[in-house]
Amino acid sequence: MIHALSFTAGKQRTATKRAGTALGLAALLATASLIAATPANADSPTRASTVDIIGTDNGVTDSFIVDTNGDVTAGLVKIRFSNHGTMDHQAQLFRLHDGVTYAKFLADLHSSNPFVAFFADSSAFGGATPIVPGEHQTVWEVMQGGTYAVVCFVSGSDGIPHFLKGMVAPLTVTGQLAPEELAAVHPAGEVAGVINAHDMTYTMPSVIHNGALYRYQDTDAQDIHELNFGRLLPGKTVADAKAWFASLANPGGPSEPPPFTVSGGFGAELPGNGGWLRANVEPGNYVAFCLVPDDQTGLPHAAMGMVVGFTAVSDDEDG
Ligand SMILES: [Cu+2]
Repeated sequence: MIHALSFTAGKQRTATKRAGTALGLAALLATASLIAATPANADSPTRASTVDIIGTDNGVTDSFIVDTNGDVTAGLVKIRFSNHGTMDHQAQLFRLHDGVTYAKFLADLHSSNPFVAFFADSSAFGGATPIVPGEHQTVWEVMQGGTYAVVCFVSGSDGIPHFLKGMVAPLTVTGQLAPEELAAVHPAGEVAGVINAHDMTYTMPSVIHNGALYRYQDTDAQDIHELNFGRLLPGKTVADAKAWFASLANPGGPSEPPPFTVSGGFGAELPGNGGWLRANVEPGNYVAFCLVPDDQTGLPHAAMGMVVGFTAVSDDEDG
């Protein structure tokens, strides 16, 4: 199979102010005057590396184009995922365990029991949940140096997950920061609210502002969870969505298409982890839901009730 990966050695980042300790000498010299003018403190947003991930498909192969815009260094990483394809796509991240190569992770994905194989070699590490063609989802994550992979699990009418058609790509983060340094980084801008995933539900605002910055965290004692936003179709209700998800447990699955369209969110995270996302939700009625499979039943968490309704508004209307 062809892995149609494309890497663009992006242009060098323009040096800007940064509060991290992993400064290269050149960057230090270039930014010395800025740093002098704006001394670092604990509340300064950390400079973020930016990674652009584009999802594409052509009916035969699906792929990611990953443009790291130069080196991605340990600390805050802004991930801009765009869907340039014809189908829904996601960009779920995994952190490969130390010593696991990307080649091994790829072999795991193509093994007879891929989920067991790759979860033995990696941990879920956020990213962007599915978006429709033409849409985008931006997330911020605190990343330590290491090897990561971007994976799309969405499947089309043929039932073949996109990662088996080539939609998987590596991402390398260089450098190491101390835990207290990692804990201090956060994106610029005001956080409009916090969304916690736990105990097969979400604790979250009932109104989400389109374009605002939100913190997402998995605060569960043990389970991995993700945050999907689904925009309810006209006339459909949260109860309709819950019933549809419950039907995922039926033999043969749901008999109808979902009563919503996917609208981004934050990828699956380990308990205790999280990040930030910029909500990209046009005004309307939505559900937040989790499709991570349950350890015991194999059912998506949404089929077990992890579905919460909310309303999206624009700041214009919210006046
Ligand atoms: Cu979940």
